Amino acid sequence: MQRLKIVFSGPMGAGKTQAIASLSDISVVSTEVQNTDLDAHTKALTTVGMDYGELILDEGTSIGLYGTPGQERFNFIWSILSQGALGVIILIDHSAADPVQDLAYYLATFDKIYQGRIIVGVSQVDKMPERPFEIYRNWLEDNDRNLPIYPVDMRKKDDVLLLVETIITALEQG
Ligand SMILES: Nc1nc2c(ncn2[C@@H]2O[C@H](COP(=O)(O)OP(=O)(O)OP(=O)(O)O)[C@@H](O)[C@H]2O)c(=O)[nH]1
Ligand SMILES: [Mg+2]
Repeated sequence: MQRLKIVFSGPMGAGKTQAIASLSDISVVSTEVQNTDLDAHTKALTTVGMDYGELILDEGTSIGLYGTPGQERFNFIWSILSQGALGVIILIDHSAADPVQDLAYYLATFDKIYQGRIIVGVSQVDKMPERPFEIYRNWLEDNDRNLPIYPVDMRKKDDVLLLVETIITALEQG
């Protein structure tokens, strides 16, 4: 059995835990506790360790799905979880105060760790439809970045699958 590994990261509330719950073929392992950082996000639970799930592909291949905590104080886990990973899916919360700044921050951090093995999913678009998706494409263009970026809803399994398939395809193309 070949085992691959993909990491989901991004800010609090972007949908990392949800993504893994939506896609996993096994019962997920999560480390959520009551969220006391209500300034950062108002949701009830937040990840403090990691999320783990598994996607079973055909041909004897499984993909371990690892989710990082979103809170800044757990940044040290990011590089630990990256070990042996094919790449990282950065999830951005479109309805956050400054999602373009979030994207810039996560790209700057993960460029060093993943050296280009990065794709981006923008979630929660339905919460702020008036904010144009072009803000991301414009920023990427202005910064000479060319990477796959998609609007997604992590409650939908097909959307999470699209991200996973895209990162694998992007890697195969070198
Ligand atoms: N409306 C809406 N809700 C979404 C979307 N994607 C995910 N969600 C929901 O948003 C919430 C995101 O929460 P989590 O999955 O816990 O977020 P997280 O990234 O793991 O957050 P931390 O662990 O705190 O860093 C969940 O309730 C999801 O069901 C989306 O596109 N639209
Ligand atoms: Mg989480």
